[in-house]
Amino acid sequence: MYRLYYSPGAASLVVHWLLIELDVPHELALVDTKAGQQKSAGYLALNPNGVVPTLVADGQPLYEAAALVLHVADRHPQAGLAPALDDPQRGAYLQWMLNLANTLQSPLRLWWYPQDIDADHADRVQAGARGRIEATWDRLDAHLAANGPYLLGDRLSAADFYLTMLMRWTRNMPRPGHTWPHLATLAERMKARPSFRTLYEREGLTEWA
Ligand SMILES: N[C@@H](CCC(=O)N[C@@H](CS)C(=O)NCC(=O)O)C(=O)O
Repeated sequence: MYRLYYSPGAASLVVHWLLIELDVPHELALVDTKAGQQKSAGYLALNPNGVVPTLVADGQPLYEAAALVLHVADRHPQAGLAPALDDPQRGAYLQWMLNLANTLQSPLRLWWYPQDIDADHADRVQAGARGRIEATWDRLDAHLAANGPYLLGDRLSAADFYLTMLMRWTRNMPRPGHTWPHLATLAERMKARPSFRTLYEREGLTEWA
């Protein structure tokens, strides 16, 4: 059994989406991040970083969205969303997961939270983050152009769910990820999945539907 601590649209979204896609039993615990519940003593006991998501899997609290995606996809191999250890695509799968977490999610966090670095110079922090994000979109789009439609070619993997969530976060940026043509194709495919509709209904989301 899983219990996901989430906030609508946040980094918990990809974990929630996968739990729906995999059709595994789970319960949700809403964390009101605007009210600062992620910094409460009770929540910090689960996740000392004070951010969402946290996933309690069989009683064990775990955090870091990318790790949660890897863990959940591995635990439910019947869906085929994670190449197995002996699969030739395992290495590329891990590469993309870590690349998305490090090269894309990190500057995206700075775009959304420039005060993490310098509240007095938020514009400069955001400009730096934007440059790194757009350079990553260039590389990802080129990869998809040559090897798509998914990150692993014809094979859908959990990394595509993660990439779609990160694209969603850029929807109000000057150049959203979905304005790159091959990223747009991937986004449309992912958004067409019934699990995406269910996710939107459950999280009460409307933007970037
Ligand atoms: N590296 C973490 C980052 C999580 C993160 O930044 N979560 C944001 C929402 S998308 C959050 O909880 N923000 C509230 C805060 O920082 O206080 C992960 O991937 O799980």
